[in-house]
Amino acid sequence: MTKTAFITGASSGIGRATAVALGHAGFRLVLTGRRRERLEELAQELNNVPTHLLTFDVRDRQAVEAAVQSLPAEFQDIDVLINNAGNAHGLAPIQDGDPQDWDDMMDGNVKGLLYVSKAVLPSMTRRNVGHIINIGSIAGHETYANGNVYCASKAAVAALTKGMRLDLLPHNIRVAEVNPGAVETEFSQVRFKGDTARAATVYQGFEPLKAEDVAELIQFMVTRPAHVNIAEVLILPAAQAAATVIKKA
Ligand code: NDP
Ligand code: 8X3
Repeated sequence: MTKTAFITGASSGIGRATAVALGHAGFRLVLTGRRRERLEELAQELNNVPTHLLTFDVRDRQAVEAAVQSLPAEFQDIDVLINNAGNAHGLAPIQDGDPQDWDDMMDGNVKGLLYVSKAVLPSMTRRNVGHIINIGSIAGHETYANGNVYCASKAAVAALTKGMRLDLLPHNIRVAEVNPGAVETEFSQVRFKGDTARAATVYQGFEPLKAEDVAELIQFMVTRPAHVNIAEVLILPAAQAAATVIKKA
């Protein structure tokens, strides 16, 4: 039977690559993000895959609830939720941090994940089935200088993943966390507010992960038999040993 996957942040990077991987693996897809035109372009690329697009900001609880409520019948039974939407905003010592950046990270990476999960979970608990993958980060397990609030937001994702796994156990819902190291996406462009030259330096001198590398892992995780939960994975470029320890040429 065709399963339905709901992917947040499908308009770019890891979420987009995961949509392509799961679409090719035979999933029906609910694809979400704020940039509608990006989602439409992706749906066109996935032309034989049944897709439904939802455009909302994960920080807006009412918008999240309304979007999930609006799903057509054939997309309502969600089997897999990929909580991927999120970004870093800024990289500064705590004393110089911009509170707007802090709000964006805590509201998006933490509260957004909660709002989406809360809205989607009834379709899983009602059927006692489901699989949730939260995209954390190496930054949630290792705090680095100037990473302060981003690291805290991803540490919250790690704690929430464990909490969700415990609470959803009675409903047979598998909950897992994928923690990437450096992946070349739009992540650093967003972190550095469109400074593409600075963003590019993050990935210079070594081979970073591609979004597709993470997507392949996610595809593997969500296609395991029902009794298997790969609960936590750290995925790094071979040149990376720790959050800020990267062997560069
Ligand atoms: P991208 O910037 O390429 O993609 C981020 C995605 O999240 C976009 O689709 C964006 O969509 C969506 N998004 C961001 N904020 C919001 C919001 N407020 N509401 C709705 N959607 C939102 O970055 P990545 O693919 O790299 O990031 C995906 C996840 O992976 C993030 O959670 C990130 O923290 C995590 N991660 C990334 C790493 C990396 O090195 N790249 C490493 C470890 C973790 P849109 O703008 O259209 O709304
Ligand atoms: C993204 C990886 O190391 O830039 O979560 O925080 S890092």
